[in-house]
Amino acid sequence: MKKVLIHSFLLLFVVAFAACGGGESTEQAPAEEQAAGEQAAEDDGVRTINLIGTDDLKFAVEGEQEGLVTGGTTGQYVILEAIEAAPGEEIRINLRTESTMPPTAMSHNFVLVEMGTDVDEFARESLGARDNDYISPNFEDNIIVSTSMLGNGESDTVTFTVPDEPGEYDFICTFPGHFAGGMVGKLIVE
Ligand SMILES: [Cu+2]
Repeated sequence: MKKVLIHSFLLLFVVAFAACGGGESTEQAPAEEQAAGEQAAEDDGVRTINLIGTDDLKFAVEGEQEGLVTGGTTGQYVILEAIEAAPGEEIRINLRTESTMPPTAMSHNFVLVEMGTDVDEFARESLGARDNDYISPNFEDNIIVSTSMLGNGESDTVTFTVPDEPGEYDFICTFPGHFAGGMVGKLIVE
């Protein structure tokens, strides 16, 4: 009988302690939810690169940015040579064309292709693919992401996941003559 009483006492004590601990845990819950919310907001923040397609056949950006390799200038802009990225990173590309010429004479797109793609051949074959936005159907399987073909004042935004395999991936503009004219760059995955 005495033993049972002691057990009851112990049980009361444990219940009281648990209730106290429970109070603490409900206080912590909102903080955990908040942390999870912040994490989700971070995950939604996609790195955005604003590109300008110029009349001198360059992919340009408004200024130097971390994660971008830039070269000389083109008008008021800086020439983009490469994008540095981490495997699996989400990147949003916004390309807009600025030109004094009509779209039939000057349009641009951004086409990123798989590593090892013969971009010379891709560009050459795409010359004859006017009805397909100047993208050779033979190379459609090589494309990781592409914008539409854009004339002056037009823009297009695409989002893609950087490939897992480290290395250099080419991106080009497939409008006739532009690849040969230097409208090309690299996505460097490291
Ligand atoms: Cu172009």
